[in-house]
Amino acid sequence: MIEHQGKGRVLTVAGTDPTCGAGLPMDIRMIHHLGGIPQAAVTAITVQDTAEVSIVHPVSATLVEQQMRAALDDIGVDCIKLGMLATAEIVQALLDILNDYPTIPIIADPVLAGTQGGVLLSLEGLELWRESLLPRVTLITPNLPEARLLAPDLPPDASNESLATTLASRGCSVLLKGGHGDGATVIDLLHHRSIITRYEHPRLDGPPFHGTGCALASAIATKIALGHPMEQAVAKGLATVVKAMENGSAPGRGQRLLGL
Ligand code: PXL
Repeated sequence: MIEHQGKGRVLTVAGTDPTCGAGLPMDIRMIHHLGGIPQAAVTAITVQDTAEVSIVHPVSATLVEQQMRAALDDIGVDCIKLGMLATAEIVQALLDILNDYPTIPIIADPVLAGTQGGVLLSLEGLELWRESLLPRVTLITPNLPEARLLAPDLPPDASNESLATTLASRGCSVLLKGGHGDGATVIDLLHHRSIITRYEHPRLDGPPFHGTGCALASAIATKIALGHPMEQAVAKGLATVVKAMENGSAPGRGQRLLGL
């Protein structure tokens, strides 16, 4: 069956989250949900609930590298999903490892600043992300604020199409998420191989959701790891996350959590 061409082995490189609604625990949940094989390298331990991030404790770059190599060298990896990378040292270690594995596709959620506070990537880390990591990733999945941080030379009123095109000119495909925009319809733009595809879904009323970015990038990474082409992986990833939002709940004092 075409669906099982790849083996579905996904390595997530991300931070923890005690709610398990975002970050590395959500990645593992989503990879499992879509029939992939999860492996994980922890970049930071966070303390957070549905309302705020109170502590971010980065792991040493050496330890991140050792976790990644354990996965890469034994079970093997069909796709790498990147989330919170915390420090410039971790971004640099990652770049060094990726040099040894030039053909593994990378789906990167650029976790640059948390909507609930907390420094999820240092300023030097952001610089390295933009200058060195961006050209190496297969697909980047920024929301609008993250896309602007990654394309700082564009004027603030630049259209979403030109934001996506500017980022894609660095050599990666781009899924620009419209969730932080306004209007009754959320419009996501995929820039892949010079073609822009629009995906639309109705904006859901109510408090914001926790972990949608992590869930989406993990869903896409799983589909890529299973051998699906990019357009199908993105369409399936978006549909999976929209359904999880519709099935969401508000168990805590802050953001809603996805229902998987
Ligand atoms: O959704 C962004 C994100 C990713 N990873 C971790 C997080 C957050 C947001 O709080 O804590 C670990």
